Amino acid sequence: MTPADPSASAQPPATASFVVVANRLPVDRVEHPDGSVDWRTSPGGLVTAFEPVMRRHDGAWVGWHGAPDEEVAPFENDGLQLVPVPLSASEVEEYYEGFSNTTLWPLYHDVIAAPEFHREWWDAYVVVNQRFADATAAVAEQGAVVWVQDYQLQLVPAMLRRQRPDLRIGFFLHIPFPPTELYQQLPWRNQILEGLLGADLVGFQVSGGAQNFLRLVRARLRQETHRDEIRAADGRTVVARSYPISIDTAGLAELAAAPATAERAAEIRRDLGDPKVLFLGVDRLDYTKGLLARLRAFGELIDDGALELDEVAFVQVATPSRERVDEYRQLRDDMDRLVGRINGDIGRIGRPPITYLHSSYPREEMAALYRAADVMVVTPLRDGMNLVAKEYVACRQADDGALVLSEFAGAAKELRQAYLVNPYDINGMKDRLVEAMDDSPRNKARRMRVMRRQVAEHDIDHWATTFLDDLAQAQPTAD
Ligand code: GDG
Repeated sequence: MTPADPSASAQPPATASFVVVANRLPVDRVEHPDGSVDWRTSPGGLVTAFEPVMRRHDGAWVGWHGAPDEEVAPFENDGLQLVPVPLSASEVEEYYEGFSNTTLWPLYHDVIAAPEFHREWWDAYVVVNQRFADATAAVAEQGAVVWVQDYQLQLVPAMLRRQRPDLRIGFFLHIPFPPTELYQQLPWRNQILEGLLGADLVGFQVSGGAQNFLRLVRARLRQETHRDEIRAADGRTVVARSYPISIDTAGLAELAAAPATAERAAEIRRDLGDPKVLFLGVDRLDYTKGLLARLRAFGELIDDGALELDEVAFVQVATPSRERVDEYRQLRDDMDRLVGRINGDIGRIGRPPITYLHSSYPREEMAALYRAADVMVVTPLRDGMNLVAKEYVACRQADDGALVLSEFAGAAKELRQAYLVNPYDINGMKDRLVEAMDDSPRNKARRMRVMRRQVAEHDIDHWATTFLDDLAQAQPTAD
């Protein structure tokens, strides 16, 4: 933890041989009543994944610190060297809420919502990407390995290479890379492809994303590809491959197995009136996650008499997200209305069919929820991976429980034994929910065992190590 005033703990930026570049630093700013400020590590998969590598290599993390219009000098937190990149309030609006979350996010998720294209948002995206590239160039030592994360920073690899051809640059996209027909809508489609090609290794969640990218590079930039390799304009070889992200499986399993978690899980069920079957959804409140259709399907099942109101409960955690973006405000209203209608129409005193929680919870509470739930319902319309599906599996050490999973989540490629659904098909989803609920304990155990092995063997450490090993083998720059 840094002392109260972060600028007081500022240190001259040391150079690092391993640099992670992400939109956000892995810390949250905490303001105390006396006006002092410090930083709390925000728990998350990426910190867990990079921490061991960062510690081995004196790593640095470059990212925005979360406070607009504020410059913060580089500082150390929990032994990690953090390099804040400042953003003005209007850049947060145009680069982050605008181009990242209102143009790219919907475009890359099958245009579930209509992407908006604004030239001034693009301009801000270019300016901010350049700032990230400059900050990274300043902190990376000669020959360092740099790993750039996600859709907010797709121009950084090429910008960085222009300044620092000595670096080994990796890029990983956490969200889907869209089919070529959709991608081509983007007015700045070539610039982004060129931006990504600045990397030596471009990683995607699933092989379909890598294939879409390779196809576009051939069609739009007329560059030659051979299998997963691209011959870039400057003669370098760029590799595009899939690296399915994962979770800290062992850490979460340990938390789930703790007696306090078991007790809390039992308490949750009691508080819900001891339902025979507890359904659970855990998502950021995002239109890609398929929340409305899922709850509608559940409500209809009770309405139809396929589920007994007295025997079932659905807990939906929807973590607040991107609340300043219009589509998200709209979704929040739609959810309030739908949950209100279902509970109002078919609920009884002490028996609301849906418990809707619009807030975020500590890790311990999430683990207890995963342990408490009989049927986990993960039905995104499109999702890069979906870690919630893997987290549920990791928590089911008794090999009980059932995972209902959308075919359109990256996780479906690995968790083949889930009860797979097309989230656009409400009747199909209803059938699968009932099937998942009614399946024999033997079948459930057989499915869960295979999935548990998958997430145990392919955890977050495996993800980071595989990517970085491949990056280490990337051929050095041609000249
Ligand atoms: C993007 C891609 C890809 C949620 N509510 C709480 C909470 N969470 C945690 C979950 C999970 C994470 O947040 C959400 O991860 P997802 O993968 O489900 O989805 P996105 O946020 O959309 O993530 C996605 C991911 O990046 C990684 O590459 O899988 O496809 O869209 O870990 O548990 N955690 C806590 N309290 C909450 O209330 N503690």
